[in-house]
Amino acid sequence: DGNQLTDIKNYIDDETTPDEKSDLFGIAKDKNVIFISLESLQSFVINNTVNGEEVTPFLNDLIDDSYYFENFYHQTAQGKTSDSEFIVENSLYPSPRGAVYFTHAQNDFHSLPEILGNNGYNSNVFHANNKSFWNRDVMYENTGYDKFFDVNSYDVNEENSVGWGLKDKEFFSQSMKYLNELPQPFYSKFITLTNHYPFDLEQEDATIEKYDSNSRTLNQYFQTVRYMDEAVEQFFNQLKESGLYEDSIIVLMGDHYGISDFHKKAMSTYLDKEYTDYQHIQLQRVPFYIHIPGEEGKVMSEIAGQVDVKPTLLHLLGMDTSNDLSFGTDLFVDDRKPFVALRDGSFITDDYVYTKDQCYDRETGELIEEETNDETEVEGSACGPYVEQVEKELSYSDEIIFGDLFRFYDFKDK
Ligand code: GP9
Ligand code: MN
Repeated sequence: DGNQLTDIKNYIDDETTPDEKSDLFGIAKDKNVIFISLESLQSFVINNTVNGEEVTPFLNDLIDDSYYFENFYHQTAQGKTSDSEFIVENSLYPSPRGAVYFTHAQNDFHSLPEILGNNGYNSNVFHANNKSFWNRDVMYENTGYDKFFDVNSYDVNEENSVGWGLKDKEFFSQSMKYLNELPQPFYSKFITLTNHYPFDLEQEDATIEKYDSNSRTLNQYFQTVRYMDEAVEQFFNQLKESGLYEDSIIVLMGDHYGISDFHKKAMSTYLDKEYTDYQHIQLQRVPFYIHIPGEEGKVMSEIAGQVDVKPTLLHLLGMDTSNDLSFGTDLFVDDRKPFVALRDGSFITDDYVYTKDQCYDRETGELIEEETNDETEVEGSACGPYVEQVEKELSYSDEIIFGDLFRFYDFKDK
């Protein structure tokens, strides 16, 4: 019943809702928000090379005039892209099994598009796939989107498609005519597709060479990542030409990993590092950029995760979130929750990485020596203090979703 919510609200008030506002609160007030979900993009390719060539030249340069979070983790589980959308827009965790987009699409949520809608924004999604994939049509309708430009909004043919469908460059080009017509301010989410497993690309679209390893997947990944990098650059240029750029902030985020640990041997060779459990967690970092035209930006090294996106964006837009229920925290305040929790109970703190019952030094990756050898080992270790809190936080999020608890809560902004 609704009483469970009292404990959860107390927890959230204490742990994830700082009293202070950041210096950037309201800096993007009334601006359009263009959110680009970058399919399968992991941070290890940023500022990296393959065969001596930069993999992501545009995204590398974009760091110079953006807030770029270099220790930002995806928190998705089986729901993949849909989980990343869910986490970002609700600041809740994904489900431990299945995808919330399928299992709880009819819940009461308090999602980003709805909140922005209440504040005069037009919210919409651009994605050239079937509208019912991941049950998006149902979830989008329920969470306050005004319009979903799905595959039927695009001219898709054999020429302009590869792999999962419309190529990203075509996707952005064809989206411009719709974007230009939207009432402003708008919140528009663009979900790319070309950099999706198995990372197929036609020769004519490949501008760098494949990597050479025993993993065909990793070998091809660099080419499709580069293609996506070029597609995003082209989109920035189109936004500038249309005049929308100046009135918008542009947020870019990798949705989840692209290279699974099935490819650890090739990854290990590429990175020239042993693929340990610690390394596996560090590879769950995905790029996160907030680009505010006219602002200088900064490289942000603090640990961060997808649950932090919602409060961060709302604050940049100058919206009060004190009555919201979020597990994330504005990334620009100092008083932040001390960990980033992953769905399986692994977590990252300023100093440590915890996974599979082991605690590692975050900087060096070295296993922290345990003081005792008994069952209390973990509790007594450096990571110990957070193990329970992470479990609690994940189960609170599950209670909200499984019990549809937001039915009982007044967010006071409707
Ligand atoms: C499909 C696209 C990819 O529409 O978002 O989904 P994924 O397989 O990454 O969850
Ligand atoms: Mn995806």
